[in-house]
Amino acid sequence: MTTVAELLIESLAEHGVRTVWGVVGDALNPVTDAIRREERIDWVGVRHEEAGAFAAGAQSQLTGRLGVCMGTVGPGALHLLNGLYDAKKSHTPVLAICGQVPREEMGSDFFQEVDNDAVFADVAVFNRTVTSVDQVPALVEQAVNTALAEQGVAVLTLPGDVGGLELPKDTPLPRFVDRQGYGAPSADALQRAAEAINAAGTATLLVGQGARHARAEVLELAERLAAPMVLTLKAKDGFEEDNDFEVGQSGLIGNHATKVAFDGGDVLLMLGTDFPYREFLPTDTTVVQLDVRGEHIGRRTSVDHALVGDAQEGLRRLLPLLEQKTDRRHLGKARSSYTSWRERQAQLADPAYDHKPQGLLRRRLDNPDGRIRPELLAAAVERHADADAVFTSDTGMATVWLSRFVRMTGTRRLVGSYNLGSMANAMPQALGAAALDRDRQVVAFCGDGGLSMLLGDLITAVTYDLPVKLVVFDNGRLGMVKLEMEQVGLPEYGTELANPDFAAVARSIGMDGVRVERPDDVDAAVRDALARPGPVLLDVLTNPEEVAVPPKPTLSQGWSFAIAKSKEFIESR
Ligand SMILES: Cc1ncc(C[n+]2csc(CCOP(=O)(O)OP(=O)(O)O)c2C)c(N)n1
Repeated sequence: MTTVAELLIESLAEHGVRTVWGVVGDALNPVTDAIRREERIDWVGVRHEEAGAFAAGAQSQLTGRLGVCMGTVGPGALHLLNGLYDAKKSHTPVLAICGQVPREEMGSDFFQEVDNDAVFADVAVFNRTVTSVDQVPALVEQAVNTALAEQGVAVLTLPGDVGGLELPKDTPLPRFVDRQGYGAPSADALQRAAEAINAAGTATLLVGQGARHARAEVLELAERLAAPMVLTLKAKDGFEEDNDFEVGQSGLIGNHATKVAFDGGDVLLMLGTDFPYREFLPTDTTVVQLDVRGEHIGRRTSVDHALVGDAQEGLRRLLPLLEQKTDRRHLGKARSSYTSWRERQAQLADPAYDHKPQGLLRRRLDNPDGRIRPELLAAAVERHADADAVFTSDTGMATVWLSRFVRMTGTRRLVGSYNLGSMANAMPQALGAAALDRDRQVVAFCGDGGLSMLLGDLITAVTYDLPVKLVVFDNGRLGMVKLEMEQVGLPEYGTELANPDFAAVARSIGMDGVRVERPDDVDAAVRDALARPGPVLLDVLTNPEEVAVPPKPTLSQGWSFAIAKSKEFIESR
């Protein structure tokens, strides 16, 4: 005899699921019991279900396979929500198994009852509550197949009395179908796009993660068109190194070379990207957009040639139609702007560099306490991290420093909350990555605000010996918000964080914890922390006044910043 819970878990194990993340309890007890008896699946009991959902989502993003998490009746399921939204917006398949009150109590506003079907309606591509045993095999199959096919979140809700029910003899095991690629754009559309590209003097590429599997074709395209290549943050992973065309990121985290690239291109080719910041995209340009998701086309900028299809298939068919561009001046200009920006960044990361702004801003930016510049820290991590490390970064300034200083070699990987933009993602995503392979280095760039949101799950790293290296940019601030306020002339307010010594917190729960307070200690501390075997937290006191200049700083932003700084100065007196 097989129970509902056993069937579910066995089918997931058969499909290759190796970890389930969550918090145990009531309606899901039969499911955790089935996991306990299933040798192929490990249970990781997190301290907050959101951490479990982030971890499952990270595993899915790194492997391309199904991630699985669980949250039990009412609040346990609700706690999954933010991590599930992250999976949804990252287009990655995750199954959430949620608990519900027993069937006879459903609809009676019973203790802990929430309407999961309503709650998860927006986040899930599949979202059903099991109400009868007969439905189970088909619903499990549909849940997982929909998550895989649509690269999204499936929520399967099990009422408390259902998980332990026995299924009829000979109930077949649900079987799942992995995604099997997409088709190519139509030949007509490709022909018209090729004519427009051939007619244009200069071309620029904006490449996103959707083209990651087409690296060779994208590089051939850049060479054919002598085109500078702007990479989205998510496309750092896959395109950054050994690439003579890349000019870094655009958007607020980006650099000026991307503006040079965008402004100088007669035609813009957007490949596998839904880059959302329209104000950074060029105007008066012919735009060709290639994306497997038709709904992405044209929603950020007006598109002249829509190519709906797989990036690799599309480029393989487009390339033979394209003429070689011989004028490389546009590429040269963008690349030389990028090279000089990188040289300036390297200066900022040099411990010997005297970083003293002049004039009105001087007093506030002087860093009188001698706190560590975040650039210095990020560059030290870049120097000492393994060539195949997995990186995660918290939403906030930590992501800016990662984007600017960490180079993604072909074998490094990167995961963040880059579409949802949630805080607190880096540490739990790192847990997910570490559980995939404990021998591979996993480094999280954590904000102090982000880390403290899900601080309890530091304990999970210790309990399950997940050897994550957590680098905390401890600036005592919600730093990105501070910068947002100052850029519009507001003095910072509500952004200060009275932090504990995070290294001491780590040590108190059995994790290696190291606090770094002086710039001179950064390099050795990073090197040592990364070399230690188990989980390590490196708490580095960084300068909250460090600013990151965007690619298109405006005069008004500069003025607003100066005004905010003077207001802060006056208030501080
Ligand atoms: C869950 C969540 N709450 C609020 C925000 C808005 N927000 C974006 S960045 C940020 C500050 C992040 O601070 P911290 O983690 O300390 O990193 P820092 O920017 O200082 O490096 C805030 C509050 C968010 N993105 N996500």
